[in-house]
Amino acid sequence: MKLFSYFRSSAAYRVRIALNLKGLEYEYVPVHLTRGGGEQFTPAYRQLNPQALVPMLHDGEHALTQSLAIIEYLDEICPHPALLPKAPAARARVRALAQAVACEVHPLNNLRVLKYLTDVLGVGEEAKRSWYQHWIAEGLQALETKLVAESGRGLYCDGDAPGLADCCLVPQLANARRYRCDLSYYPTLLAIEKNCLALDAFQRAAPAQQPDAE
Ligand SMILES: N[C@@H](CCC(=O)N[C@@H](CS)C(=O)NCC(=O)O)C(=O)O
Repeated sequence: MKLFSYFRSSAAYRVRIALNLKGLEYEYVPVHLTRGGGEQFTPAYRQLNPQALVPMLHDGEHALTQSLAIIEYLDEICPHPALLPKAPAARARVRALAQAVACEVHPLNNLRVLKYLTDVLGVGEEAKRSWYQHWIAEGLQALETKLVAESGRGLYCDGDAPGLADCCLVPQLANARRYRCDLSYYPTLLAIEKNCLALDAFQRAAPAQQPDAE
């Protein structure tokens, strides 16, 4: 398998965690998202992924995009350890937690959105930071409330084994720290993160451990 990734990409970080949890070996193909205007925009990369985003996973003849789709693919081809629970309602709960990060928070704070704010709309650095922190706070607060209110949580988002929701939560918290968000409002999220970061699979997936880390 080949993973097209960028060390700071939180969407790629999700997939790196999942690959490590599964114990799957892969070749790391760096795609620098800012150098020279961004390698994701080169014609060669766009031909592989017209969305010009990382991650992308090549598995044999399959070129897979979208981190959640990739992680569910990995869970299907390599069912142990499972990243989703078995029962339909529990699966829906875990997917909802993952999507709360991947579909509600992350897209608003993605590089191309931030660049549009500054380069096209002329928004200043302070306003950009405020935009970022606002959407993080709204999303993480909802997650914190959900995790406290619902049954299902254990050491991790779902029970006592790490899964899909944890693959999304940990990278999002790392992004939040980069933008100096106050995380003290989310003790449950921080406790889950601590349990995740004690695991080798999460440690090896961290941005600083990647071959393209700066
Ligand atoms: N929904 C996509 C999001 C992918 C995504 O936004 N990737 C970012 C890095 S985290 C990216 O490639 N950004 C490049 C850009 O904004 O130009 C997924 O989950 O894979």
